[in-house]
Amino acid sequence: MMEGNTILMEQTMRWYGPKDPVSLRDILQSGATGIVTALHDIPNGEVWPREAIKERKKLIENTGLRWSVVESVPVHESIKTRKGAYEKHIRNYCQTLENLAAEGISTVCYNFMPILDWTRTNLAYTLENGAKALRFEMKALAAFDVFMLKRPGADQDYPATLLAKARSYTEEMSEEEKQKLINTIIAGLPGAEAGYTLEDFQAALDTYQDIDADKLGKHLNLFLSEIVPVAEANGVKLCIHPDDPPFPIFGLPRVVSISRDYDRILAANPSKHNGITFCTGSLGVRADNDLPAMVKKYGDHFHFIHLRSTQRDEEGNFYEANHLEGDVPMYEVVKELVHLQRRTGKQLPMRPDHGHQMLDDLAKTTNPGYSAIGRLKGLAELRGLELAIVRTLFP
Ligand code: DNO
Repeated sequence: MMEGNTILMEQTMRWYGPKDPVSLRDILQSGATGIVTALHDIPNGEVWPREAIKERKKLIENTGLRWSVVESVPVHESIKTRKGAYEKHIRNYCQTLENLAAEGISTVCYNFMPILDWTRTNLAYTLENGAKALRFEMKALAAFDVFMLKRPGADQDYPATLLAKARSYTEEMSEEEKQKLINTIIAGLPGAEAGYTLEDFQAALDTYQDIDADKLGKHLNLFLSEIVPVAEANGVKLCIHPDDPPFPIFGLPRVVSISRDYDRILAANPSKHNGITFCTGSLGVRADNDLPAMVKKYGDHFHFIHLRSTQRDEEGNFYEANHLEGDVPMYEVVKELVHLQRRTGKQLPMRPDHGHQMLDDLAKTTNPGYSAIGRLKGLAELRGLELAIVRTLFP
């Protein structure tokens, strides 16, 4: 869409497929024109068949929408650890990229977080106005890690004051509350593709015992050297999603959290097809990530934008704030994105990432973070912000 002679971002929404309680028609009414989805039913590591891609695409197009971005083609654990059948899984990944491209879908988001995709400790944190938000609390993380999972050496990873809080927190919890916390952390949030029991989770953690951030970073670069040529040959824009949260948890290494990580990723495999999903909600949890500066520096590699804000405190806890509030300087970020699109002439797909559970959605069961009304509010605010910036800067 254009405003005068300025390109506006493509407005998209995530959709979890035919079983998502938020339907394609609901999304159409939000004003979004693009869909972000994945074939979630295909087990991680297997090839996505062309037929299945074509069918899903038709479903989306029949509603008058476009399948703009794949989020995500998950990266099999064996590829991250380079253990077991990783070569086969890389071949499968390449085949999936080829199949998507053959069906005309060319933007592919993925992440390289060990074992868990995004992590929260509370999926229904009640805000003052009664709406519910996703929250990450250090005390709960430590309680899970040290007293429920009982990960060897876990207590070394937390300051003594936090450990003491985690201990009394655990003592006050009912069995049911403990189970709920365990499920929240390891049962798999929407899009995570995998869920674990405590035993499976510890076994998965053990596979990373000899893998530090340096090694994981090398594995990512090797993987990219294997898939970027395929992306180039097929016109696929790969875009890596940052770590969420953007710091190590459970002793696992993190390699996509700060500027230095992007420098390394882009330098090892220089190509426009080796791109970035710029997620303000994930990156914004760290005060040392200067988001508008990151748009300036890495914008040429952006292929997909997630707009969301978080509110953090000194202990490292955060919750998902209203899209235009919290720690993310959303006005400055969107302004830089407006400049980026004018400079490159490229339209970027954007989605309001997550939203509060509010109004009628409080009584519904939807995917955490992905209820209709909160995201609708986020999208409405973001499109207003973008339009106002464009009209002011380029009347
Ligand atoms: C959470 C999402 C993540 C993200 C993946 C990308 O809502 O931002 O699930 O999609 O990490 O691969």
